[in-house]
Amino acid sequence: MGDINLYQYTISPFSEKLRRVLVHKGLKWNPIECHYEDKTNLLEVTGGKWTRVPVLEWNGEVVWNSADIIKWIDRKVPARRAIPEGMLGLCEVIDQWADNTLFTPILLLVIPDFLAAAGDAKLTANREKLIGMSAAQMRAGAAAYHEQLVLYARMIDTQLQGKDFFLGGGFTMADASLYHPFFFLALDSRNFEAVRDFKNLMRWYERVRDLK
Ligand SMILES: N[C@@H](CCC(=O)N[C@@H](CS)C(=O)NCC(=O)O)C(=O)O
Repeated sequence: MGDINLYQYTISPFSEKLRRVLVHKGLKWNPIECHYEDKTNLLEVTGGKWTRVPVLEWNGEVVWNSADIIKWIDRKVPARRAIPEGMLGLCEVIDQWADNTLFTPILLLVIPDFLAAAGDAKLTANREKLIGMSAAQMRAGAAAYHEQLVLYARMIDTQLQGKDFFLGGGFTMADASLYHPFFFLALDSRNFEAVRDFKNLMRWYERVRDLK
């Protein structure tokens, strides 16, 4: 077996979703850091079909979209399954919710300070265009995003009562999906405070973060 090439950004939450699964499966990868604007390598490896990260290349096969990569890798390497028998639909539903509902307020809370700290006008313009909102508009919605985040964090915390992982057994794709927004939130210690009091969530967050 050749190397797994992972086209990624180090701080990309969607890449982190996949990295948690690779760690769980004991698979090593070669990280290929991509550029937010220059998509040459992504277009080359995907035959012009995809410009987002993560993209995984292994032995000449190329797969993209984090959930699709996780499903693919779980079929290819069945040991230490991330999707338990009979749980694919549930994992996919949780993944959609995590990517589209849970991640949204976190993205909009974290990005303005991230862009301000980077101090790069080109990066700011690029990310504002991608998200479809200015940093000022994101800041104006901060109180509402904070409220949504606390609501969602409480739901997750409730489900994690008495459990090490979200579906109640070992680590699954559901944990990777739900973890990635908190990985992104943790880049911003001020906003991370919003979830610190959720003790079940915090223990689970550390467990997934520290997977070996
Ligand atoms: N549905 C995709 C979403 C991937 C995605 O949006 N990745 C972000 C980085 S976290 C990205 O590449 N955005 C476009 C860009 O940075 O130019 C997946 O799950 O892989």
